[in-house]
Amino acid sequence: MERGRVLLSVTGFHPQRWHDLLSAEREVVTEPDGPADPSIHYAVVWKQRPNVLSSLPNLRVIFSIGAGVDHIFADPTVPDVPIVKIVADNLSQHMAEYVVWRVLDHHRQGMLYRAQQPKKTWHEPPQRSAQDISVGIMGLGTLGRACASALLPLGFTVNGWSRTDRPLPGVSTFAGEAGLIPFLNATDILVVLLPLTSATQGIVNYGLLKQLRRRNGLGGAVLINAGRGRLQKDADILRALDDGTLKEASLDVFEVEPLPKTSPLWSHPKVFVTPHAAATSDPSHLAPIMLRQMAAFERGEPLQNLVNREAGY
Ligand code: NDP
Ligand code: OXD
Repeated sequence: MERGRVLLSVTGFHPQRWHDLLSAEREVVTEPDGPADPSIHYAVVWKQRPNVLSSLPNLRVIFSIGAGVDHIFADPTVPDVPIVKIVADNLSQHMAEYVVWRVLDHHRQGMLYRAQQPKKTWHEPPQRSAQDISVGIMGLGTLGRACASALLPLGFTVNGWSRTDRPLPGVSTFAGEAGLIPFLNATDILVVLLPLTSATQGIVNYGLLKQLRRRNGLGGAVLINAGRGRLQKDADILRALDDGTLKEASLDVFEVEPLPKTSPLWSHPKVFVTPHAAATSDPSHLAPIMLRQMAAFERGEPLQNLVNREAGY
């Protein structure tokens, strides 16, 4: 198979490093030579410019610069070619670090101690064991499973919820609509690692948060969302925090990003905000994986980590 050119279509950040790394093996362009450029075989994209892919006659594969692919489907003209998503140890490691960090901080009362320090308050609340706390991971895929494997050795009880049944040693697993309420009822700290699809948009709402267990030593239920912002309703989270349905939240993603300066989430005393930084795609780890896939594809080998278009992730 002849070696086609790579279209690098990125909005929201400057992709110079991606360009440099992909250029080591391929000719890379940031704009096609006209809307029907026959030389483009691959597209590497993050929030690609709308319509840029739709009329490329020889486009063979789209590579997502991200584990999530909702940014690709935001353009309804995306052609029906295979889409490859990111699966990489480096990304899973970063997400597991973020989730363990936030779970431990809520478990060990980080918010309380940070509030006490400026007041020079010497007060120790009751200390609970990890064994008493159950962490429920919504989305037991590549990242969710890495997080479960990192939490189990710390002693937490771990539950997982997925679309299809996903057994995992040491984890109580639940699947589909029928499994959702039992999963929530058994969960104190909810970790959201779902993809954004038509089935999951807005799923983290007030009614769902009401179903969480809150008879643990934490003094309430906790939400950690590192999936996508439009999985949640920001207003419902504020309501849940203000009426005690939620004790605290760590949010890495928001309905609108960057989080508007006017959002009350920024200054809410029970909210810990990070700027969509839980697990950042590192080109030095990920570009070589894409280049290897292109070469393997040209040798006739099957593509890995393909998106299921029907499921949307
Ligand atoms: P995967 O595709 O490997 O896993 C997705 C999981 O969600 C699977 O377990 C899947 O179920 C489950 N799921 C999907 N739809 C539903 C549904 N309708 N009901 C129940 N479960 C569902 O994705 P990753 O683990 O690689 O990534 C997850 C998400 O994390 C990404 O889509 C992205 O949005 C987000 N992300 C955020 C980052 C950040 O920095 N904040 C960084 C990287 C990713 P099943 O197993 O049955 O398929
Ligand atoms: C991703 C992300 O999807 O960075 O990989 O959010």
